[in-house]
Amino acid sequence: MRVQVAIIGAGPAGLLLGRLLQNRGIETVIVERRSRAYVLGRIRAGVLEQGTVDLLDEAGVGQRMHAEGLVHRGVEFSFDGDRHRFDFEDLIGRRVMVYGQTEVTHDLMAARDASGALTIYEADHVSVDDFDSANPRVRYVKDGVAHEIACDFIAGCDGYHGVSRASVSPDSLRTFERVYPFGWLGVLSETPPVADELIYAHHERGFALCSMRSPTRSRYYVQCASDEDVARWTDDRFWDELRSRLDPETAEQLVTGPSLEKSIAPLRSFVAEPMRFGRLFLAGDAAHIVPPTGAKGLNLAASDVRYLAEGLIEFYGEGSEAGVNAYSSRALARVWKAERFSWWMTSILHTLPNTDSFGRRIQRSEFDYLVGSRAAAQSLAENYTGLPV
Ligand code: FAS
Ligand code: PHB
Repeated sequence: MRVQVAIIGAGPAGLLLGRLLQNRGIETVIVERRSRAYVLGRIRAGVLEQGTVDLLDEAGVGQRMHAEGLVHRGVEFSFDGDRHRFDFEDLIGRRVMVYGQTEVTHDLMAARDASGALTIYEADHVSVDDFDSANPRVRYVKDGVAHEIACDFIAGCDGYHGVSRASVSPDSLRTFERVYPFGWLGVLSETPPVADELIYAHHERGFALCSMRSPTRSRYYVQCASDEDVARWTDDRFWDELRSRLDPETAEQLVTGPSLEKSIAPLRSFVAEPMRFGRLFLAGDAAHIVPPTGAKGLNLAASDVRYLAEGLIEFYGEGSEAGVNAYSSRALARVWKAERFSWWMTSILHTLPNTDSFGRRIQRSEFDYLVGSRAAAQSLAENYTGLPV
């Protein structure tokens, strides 16, 4: 088989890149290790920046998002029971969209199916080869049969544990990493959200987040030990712990119910530089990871894909390599600003195991500064709703 661009990974980055390229007549194939159902079964991000909403509209897949997504004009911080709402529209004139990553993935898969573009699910032994030449190759095994894809470019959209970054020689890339000594235990439940907007709660017992997927479906998280075993958390234990970290009024209003999904996500900050190696590009989690506190992971994948698609469309349309040559530096400039914000949100909101009384006072002063300074609140709003693409 020969295509112009071979994409590794059918997560949001791979599917969105495939959609943007197909819309401009550039042939792609997506090679995905897991089944379609497995990919759709992963519960992940929930908040879309305006830039991501705009890109999904440009890709022609925004209809259901606008029909079912929830437009949020602010978020609340709760700090040891003191609550404060940050009104994004008043502060920065922008909003966010609450629409689950699962739904974004579903919409992108449906659009790709309708276009007739090929996605190969349950591909084994995927390899990316010869990307330092003008004739890169993707190889994989499907149902015991070996296949090879000849292409002009490979887009590594295969996440943190994917094969793409792992195929780059270690002396060709630099990595920057911070692993946090805690994780997030998340629960999805068919219960009405406890509040109209998200609540980020700092408490001496640990961080908690009250989020949602719809007016009848909620998503909650509590900070937990990084080596926590999810099997030790019954639903009752989770709800009791969540209540204990919320202010009394919110705790009183919490509606609980059986968990539809329960999982633990480790927290890390990670960046690989550069994001391009000859004819191989890395996009999304394949190149960088942020702690989910700032709701940036999915949105960074979208901005990477916007830059990469623009470069490839320019290459095929005008024969110019300027866009693909600028991709890595352009993407990294935005990645590092989101890494900073996500690290900052994580540092002020979580109970840090190895901090002291001074560190706890600094966390409280960060909250008091945000509450008391419009400039500080505007900075939070500017970053949370998404820096310019
Ligand atoms: P993805 O990891 O989504 O997709 C990569 C795809 O590549 C997967 O389908 C995988 O099966 C496939 N793949 C891997 N190796 C392969 C191989 N060798 N060959 C072929 N295919 C291969 N972000 C937020 O903003 N908020 C959150 O609350 C949040 N929660 C998260 C929870 C978890 C457990 C994780 C892991 C991430 C979370 N994220 C969150 C971040 C997440 O949303 C990512 O940013 C987003 O999925 C990035 O999309 P992709 O880059 O497409 O990577
Ligand atoms: C979610 O709804 O899953 C979610 C929302 C905001 C975050 C992280 C996760 O910062």
